[in-house]
Amino acid sequence: RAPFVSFQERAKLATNPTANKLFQLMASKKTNLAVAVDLTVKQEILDLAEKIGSEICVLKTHVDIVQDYDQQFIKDLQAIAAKHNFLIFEDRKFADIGNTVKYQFENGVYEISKWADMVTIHGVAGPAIIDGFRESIKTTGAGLLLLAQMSSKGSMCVGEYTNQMVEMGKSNQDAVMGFICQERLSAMSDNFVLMTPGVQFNSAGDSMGQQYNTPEYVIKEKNTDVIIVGRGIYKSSNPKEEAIKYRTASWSAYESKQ
Ligand code: 5BU
Repeated sequence: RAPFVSFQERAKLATNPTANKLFQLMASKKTNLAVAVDLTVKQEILDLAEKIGSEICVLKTHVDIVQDYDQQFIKDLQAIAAKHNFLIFEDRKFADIGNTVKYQFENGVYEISKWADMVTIHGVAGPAIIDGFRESIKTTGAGLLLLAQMSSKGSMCVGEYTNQMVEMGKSNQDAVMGFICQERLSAMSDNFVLMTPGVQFNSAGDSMGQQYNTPEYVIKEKNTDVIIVGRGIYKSSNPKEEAIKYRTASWSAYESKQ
């Protein structure tokens, strides 16, 4: 396994402002738990964010599933993020040509570029997709997360495609803050944040291809940095208590690597 480098040290190596911010936040707040809040009513998302905000480093959204989305929702979410000190990650999975993703990022109903600290990007269109983000992230300092691997069964983000995504990140270190992946590959240098979805304590998967690993396995054995937990927390009858369990498990796994 690659030698241990602490989040404090990684913050100094970070080449993207949001990567720097997130490494510092994780080190000071002592949490590497991100929560995927896939709820469809804005008040439910805000209530959950308020409940678990103290436990997390990142809250991940899919804003296009929110039935009553409006700009006030974002203002309210940002206020909770500021109060509890976490970042907002819109998992939009942009995948088109540079010119189109620029519109999708900056315009439309969601105006994602105005509020997201980080967004996800597929590489199918080639590296010039990153040019669609450059102008607006220059002012906001937002980070791009490249989808190097997926958690779902039969994912085609594997092998040479994955290697090319890592290369795309390395050639665009100013804009790219890290990768969504299932494992740390040797080519993934320490300036990048590695975030892993498909995490749950007690489940083998769902009926639509999702596959799960435990926090310990992901952070310790697969050596990534942040776990992303959705249903394991937001479907729980006590999300706060469950968030504390995931936070504790993933933070001890991080500390055990020292
Ligand atoms: P779950 O409820 O813990 O299964 O939710 C996982 C979240 O992470 C959900 O929002 C997905 O869209 C997201 N996700 C994923 O599950 N797997 C992937 O490879 C990527 C994103 Br990329």
